[in-house]
Amino acid sequence: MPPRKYPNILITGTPGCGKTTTCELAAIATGLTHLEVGKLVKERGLHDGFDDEFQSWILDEDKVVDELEPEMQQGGRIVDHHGADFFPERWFDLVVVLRADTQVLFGRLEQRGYSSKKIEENMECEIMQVVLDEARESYRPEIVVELPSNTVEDMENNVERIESWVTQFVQERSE
Ligand code: DAT
Repeated sequence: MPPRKYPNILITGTPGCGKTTTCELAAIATGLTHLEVGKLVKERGLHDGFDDEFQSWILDEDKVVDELEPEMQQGGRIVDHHGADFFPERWFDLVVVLRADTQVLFGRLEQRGYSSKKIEENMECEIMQVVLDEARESYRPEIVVELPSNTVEDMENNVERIESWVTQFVQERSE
């Protein structure tokens, strides 16, 4: 991939940890484009049908990668997804894994109206740090950062941190 002027960032974590909210704010702060994978899967048909048991679309990894490739090559994308194990490593300059405490996450998932089975699965995923491990296995350790996302203050700090990081990236590339 040719060097890009604007970075690509992956923001990941267990559902309910604050990815979409953080991505929306980070996109406003940085001018980068937010790509919410779950939404694109549905809107652009990047799936293999609907899973009745899990009440969600069955994501087709190849279709997602093929669809996003041209945009990722351009750079300047913030990808929002609850997994980190199938995107090409070369896509990202920074990988942010958001983390939430068990009680906080429980409240958010309950508020979302998730079934107790779905809440339990997601809680276990967070406790076992599944997404963090995926990110560490898939990307160079120096580009992976784990950030707490329990409070509004955490979120503001995270957005500020992402903004400063983007500014530095762009500055270094323009020198
Ligand atoms: P995700 O995209 O990871 O599923 P979200 O951004 O939709 O999560 O957030 C789920 C809910 O929790 C939403 O109502 C906003 C709230 N929330 C997320 N992160 C938060 C934080 N750090 N402080 C306070 N509320 C937060």
